[in-house]
Amino acid sequence: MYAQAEPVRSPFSGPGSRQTSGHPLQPRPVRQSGSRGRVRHDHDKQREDQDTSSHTYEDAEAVRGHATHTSADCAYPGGVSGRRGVCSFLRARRSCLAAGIAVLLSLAAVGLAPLTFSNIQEISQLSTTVTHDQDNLRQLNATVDALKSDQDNLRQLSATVDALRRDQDALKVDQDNLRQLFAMVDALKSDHQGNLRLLSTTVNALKRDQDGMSTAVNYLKRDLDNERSRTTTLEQRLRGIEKTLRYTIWHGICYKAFNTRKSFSEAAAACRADGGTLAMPRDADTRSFLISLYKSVSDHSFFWIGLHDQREEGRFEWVDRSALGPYSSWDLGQPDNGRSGRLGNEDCVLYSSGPPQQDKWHDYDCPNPFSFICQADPGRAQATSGSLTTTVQRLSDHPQSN
Ligand SMILES: [Ca+2]
Ligand SMILES: [Ca+2]
Repeated sequence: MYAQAEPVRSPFSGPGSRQTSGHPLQPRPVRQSGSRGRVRHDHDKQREDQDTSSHTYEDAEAVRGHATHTSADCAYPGGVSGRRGVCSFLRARRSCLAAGIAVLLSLAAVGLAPLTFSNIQEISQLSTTVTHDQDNLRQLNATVDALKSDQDNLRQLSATVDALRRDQDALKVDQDNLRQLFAMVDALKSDHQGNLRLLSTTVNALKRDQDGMSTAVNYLKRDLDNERSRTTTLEQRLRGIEKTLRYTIWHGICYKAFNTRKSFSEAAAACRADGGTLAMPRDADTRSFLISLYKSVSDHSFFWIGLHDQREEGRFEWVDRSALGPYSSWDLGQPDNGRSGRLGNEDCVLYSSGPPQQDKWHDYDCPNPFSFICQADPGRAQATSGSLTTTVQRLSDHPQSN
């Protein structure tokens, strides 16, 4: 039905239609008295629609028939009657067209309502989706931040791995050096074992040599002991010879002047240690000899001789306990026992260089230190100088002889 109406051109489709009719369309008055009036209006309208629908085909045929003349009627002043027919036709069907348009708008509204509701739901769902997507986006941002942190950590881990690789390379180098060191140690051990065996052999040989050398050393020690014994004997003989040579022989007696100062008892002990006694001049010749002997070693003319009265005051005797005898060489006023007679303490005798007469005997205090002269038995020390020289020469030529 509408397909047949398509060729119909709506009088409200544009201003051209208004110009075509040449008369303004007047809307049909409609009574509006609430819902009742509206229902009536709708009933009338439906009836008109039915009338309109019943006449639609006829009208369409009329329109078609007139349409062939519309352009000509409207374009040529000679077609006025056709144009009026079309216009009247349009006026007659105007209400129908309006109703159709309303129906179409209602249908469109009814059709769009579900779409609107659907769109609202879709919008709500879309909002929910957007909210969810925003949450997901925030989570994604957080995840991205975490991934960035992980990436930094990964870089640091990569740097650490690189450092570990370098350390690993260094360890490999150290390991190689250690292997070489172990190889060197093994070689040294092998050499050391070889050297140790050689050294052990050498030590054994040295031990055998040491045993032989010990025997030889024992022989040498024995020979050395023998030599030391012979040397000791020779030294004793030489000391005797030297003592004898230091003494001067006078009338068959050896005399020696000591230029050291000792008390009377110390001087007597020194002479005993030398194998003799303090000198005992028993005559004038011996006295002169002793004075010259002493002056040959010292200008000091005070020296002890072996004469004293220690055992009995006033009774002088020689150190060998022999009596003084007829010879004496007392100085003037001597012995005086310290110029106090028997109350003095001068019991030892010495030669004095003091006045009134020099080189005479004086009794004096025994503890005072003076030089002294010793005498020795020439029989014990090869008394004569000629025999002493012969004895020394014989000992030098034959040191092992006894
Ligand atoms: Ca006296
Ligand atoms: Ca005196």
